[in-house]
Amino acid sequence: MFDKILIANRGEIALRVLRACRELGIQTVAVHSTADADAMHVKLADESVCIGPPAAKDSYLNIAAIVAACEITGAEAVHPGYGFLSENAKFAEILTEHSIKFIGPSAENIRTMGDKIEAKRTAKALGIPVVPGSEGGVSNLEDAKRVGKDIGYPVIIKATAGGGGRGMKVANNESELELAVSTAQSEAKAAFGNGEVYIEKYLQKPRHIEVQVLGDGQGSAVHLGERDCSLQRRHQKVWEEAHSPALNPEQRDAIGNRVAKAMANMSYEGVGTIEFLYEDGEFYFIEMNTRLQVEHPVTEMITGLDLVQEQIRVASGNKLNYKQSDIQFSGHAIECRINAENWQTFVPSPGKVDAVHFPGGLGVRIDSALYSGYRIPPYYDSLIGKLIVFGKTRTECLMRLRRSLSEFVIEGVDTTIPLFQRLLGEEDIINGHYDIHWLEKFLARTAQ
Ligand code: MV4
Repeated sequence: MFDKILIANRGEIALRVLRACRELGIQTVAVHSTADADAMHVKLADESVCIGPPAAKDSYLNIAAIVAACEITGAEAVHPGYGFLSENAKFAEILTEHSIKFIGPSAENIRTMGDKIEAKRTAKALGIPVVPGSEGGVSNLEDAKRVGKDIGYPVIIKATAGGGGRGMKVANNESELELAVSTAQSEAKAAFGNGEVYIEKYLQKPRHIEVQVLGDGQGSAVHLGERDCSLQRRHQKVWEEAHSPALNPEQRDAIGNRVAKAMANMSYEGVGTIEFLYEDGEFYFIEMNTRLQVEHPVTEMITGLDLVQEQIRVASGNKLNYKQSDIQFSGHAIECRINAENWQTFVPSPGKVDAVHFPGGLGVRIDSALYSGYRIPPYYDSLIGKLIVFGKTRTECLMRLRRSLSEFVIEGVDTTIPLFQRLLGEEDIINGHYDIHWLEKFLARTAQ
């Protein structure tokens, strides 16, 4: 096991990793920008190193500064959290060259899954169901038309280097194809420096369901069930739950076992998420995330596993000491992302937090680096905390969520808490009847 880990991140996820390290008896090194000198992760870590000015590109994305911080402090491994350098294959390689362990999958696996066409090809070859579409990239209108004829309309054009929904275009028929392809190509070129696009059948009312996996890089992998992340706004998740209200145990086992087998076959190391669109009882792979995700706590609540401790264990060379049948699911968990934003416009609201009171009690978990008097800097993501509630049933979970939100106090900045209070008044939410478009429609309705 490692003696000292450097946490290359900030905010609630830096605290989350720090807590896992402390329980494992591992020393922690925090890194921070000049804007984060007063941040909670710096206060709680055993040591800290300032790695640069506020802009992320000069600090949390500054590979040379982070490697130097490891060398100064003698950290043997780096936990990248999510965002920042967590899916940067080059970073993983550079750490390896410096004999520092990157806590996560191999640079090769990160690179494969970071290329959306390669990811899809790999998933398909490993027996994971994918969305019907082009075999690889499409570079001209004739090829695009052939694919359109083959799979039928509507189709969606996506950037190979994309992600987060940027540069996607829908064509409802062949006459819309030319403009959709050329717009997608030029947007992809401008945004990612790579104009390659591919085509898929457009699913009109899917849910976003993702399967959590954990592998040891030595041929064993298990799945930890799924999360339903359909409630999103502009490709930002807002509410996540485990299990998905749409699946039964047989469907869960079937997709989970397929995915776990695929990950074992690629000797995947660490945690990963296989994202699917789910419509009319069928799963369609879209992307894989090769990192710990923001919403991992809902999986922890229903499995009892500490995913960060598991990441650290496999990174230090341990094999999984359990098999799929040892993973037991119980109850239901929901996470609400608390952002410092106006709940209707989602305009960021940085600034001084005058007062904080967190809810508590049975089945309530808060992952947050907030404290009373803290000044939320304007330079980073507006996520300031996560409320995660657990219940024996989804109904109990919803009641506990309503109760927890009523106790929550954050004064001085706008937050998304009022959004969740309103969502709990919606029949579709209570019944679990929602798809990826539900939240945008709800917000359009409440704006009037
Ligand atoms: C799709 C789709 C419909 N059909 N692919 C958006 C982000 C990227 N991860 C994939 N996305 C989508 N891909 C096909 N073939 C609809 C979306 C999509 C979406 C997906 C998940 C969650 C929210 C979404 C909101 C709009 C569009």
